Amino acid sequence: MSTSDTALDADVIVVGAGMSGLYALKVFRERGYRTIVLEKAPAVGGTWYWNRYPGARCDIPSLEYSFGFDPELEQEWVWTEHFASQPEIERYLNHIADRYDLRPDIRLSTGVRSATFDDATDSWLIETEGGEQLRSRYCVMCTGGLSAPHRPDWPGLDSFEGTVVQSSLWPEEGVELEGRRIGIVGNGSSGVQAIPELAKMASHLTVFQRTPAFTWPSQNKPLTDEEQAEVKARYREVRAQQYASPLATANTTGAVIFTFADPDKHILESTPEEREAAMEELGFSAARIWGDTARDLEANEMAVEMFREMIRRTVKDPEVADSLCPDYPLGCKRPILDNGYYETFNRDDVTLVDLRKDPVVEVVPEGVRTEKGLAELDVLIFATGFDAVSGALTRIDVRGVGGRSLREEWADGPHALMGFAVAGYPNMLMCIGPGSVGVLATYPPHIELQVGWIADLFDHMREGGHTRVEADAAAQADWGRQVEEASQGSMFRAPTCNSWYNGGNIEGKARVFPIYLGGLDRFMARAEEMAANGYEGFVIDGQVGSPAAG
Ligand code: N01
Repeated sequence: MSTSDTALDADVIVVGAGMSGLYALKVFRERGYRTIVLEKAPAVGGTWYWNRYPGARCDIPSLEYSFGFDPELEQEWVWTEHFASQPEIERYLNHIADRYDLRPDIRLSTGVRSATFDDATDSWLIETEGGEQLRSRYCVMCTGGLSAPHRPDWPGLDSFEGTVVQSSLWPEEGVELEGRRIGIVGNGSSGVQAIPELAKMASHLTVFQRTPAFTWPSQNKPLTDEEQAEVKARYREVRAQQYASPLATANTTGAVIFTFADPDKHILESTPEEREAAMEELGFSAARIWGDTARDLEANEMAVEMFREMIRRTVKDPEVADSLCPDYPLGCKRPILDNGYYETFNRDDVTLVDLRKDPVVEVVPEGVRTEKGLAELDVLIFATGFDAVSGALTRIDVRGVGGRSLREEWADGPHALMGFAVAGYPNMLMCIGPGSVGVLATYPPHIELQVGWIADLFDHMREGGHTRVEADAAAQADWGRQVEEASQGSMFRAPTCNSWYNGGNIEGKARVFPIYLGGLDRFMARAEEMAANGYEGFVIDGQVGSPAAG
């Protein structure tokens, strides 16, 4: 049985007004679905609202890290740098909210506490943190894969008399940093971006490092009018390339992101002279040109040694350089782009605390006490990452058929059918959920494909007069095996690799790699094939695949 559509507050409730939630609202509304977006933040923008720490910027060329759905928008919007800064991307997303008149259907400062499927009416009951209840046919989670902040529970933290701030919850009004003694914990993309900027502002910067980063000079620079015009003149071709590529990239803007590996170039067969010549020509990127490092640990270690050598040549203090040298495989974590990261450690007013040699004992009112001493601080910044991929959803009390809890169900890792849906949770869809290509593909074009697919599913349901769709458990398990197979032998799953990708960044979290490495092109081809086969892999109104309409 289903509830009549008029008894619902909306056809679709979208959770999150970041990039995917904004675009989902635009598309669902255009296709005639009454849509309400609930957003925890007091503004739109998602990631690009919350992560406003100094140095925050994108590591994908701006002309590609943007939407392609409206050629006029593409032509009108002017990007000022190869890699856009957080304020610029936040402005872009606000512009989208205004340009397509999205704001009337977005409720800001409205976090979702629980989402409960009502089996009797095929609808979702959403309860907000403020106690409001809303009912909809579908619930679409646009909650992001890197949106549930993780902060270590250091003893004594509450006693600290200075300011504690998290990079991913950076206050809109800013933080007083100029001339302060600043400490920062974390050396992932956020910490590496923030550290050079903080060093410029602080009277002294202390960097608490647990694991050294792999990071490459970004070569960011202003985008010239000519560069911009050249891409804009062939934007349809660029977008077509993005939509059809494994990582939704088109190598447009001329800014060197990375030197990509040449499959025929094997480091195991290289001579010391060849490696030296590569370092002289390419610097840190010399570690990335070898085709045999992706799945061979011995080859990988040789490339890591080249990377370490570059650190030793850049950082003057040998002990500091040694601490900055990674001791885990290249390709285990997301590669980082920086602006003067290693050079920052040559400054007299920057101290590196290597937590592996000098662990934290406690936080005290004046700062952080480690085994070897006290770092006196005015500001302590945690750039300690996220409960990634699943965290945003397990922090909401999501209840499926019979009250089953998503949090409990995902205790051993997130299970989903191609990231779109979870067996036992009918009418709940996810944008770029677990088992999708995730962050590996450039988000805006990736979001366009995902939201388009979800909207097509809604159309199929409407056309057939159906009210209930869920992932088939067997199809979900089979997809899980394909995700697992695609990642076998990759550095993401190397035994010495701990990262947010595999849950290894959070103590006690199940160690699972929930990202499909087969590429966005293959992923979407499979998704379209399933749709063409009557939504193969889904159960619609109790039947596997699509029953005949009517
Ligand atoms: O988070 P992270 P992030 N004590 O998990 C450390 C995207 N992003 O926010 O490696 C001490 O990578 C932790 O140490 P360890 C991008 O996809 C993109 O930086 O777990 N340290 C690590 O050094 C990225 O991959 C952009 O040992 C602790 C750091 O904190 C993803 O977001 C910019 C600790 C966390 O690094 C996440 O990046 C920013 C503890 N108890 C983010 N716990 C761009 O577009 C954790 N750490 C450029």
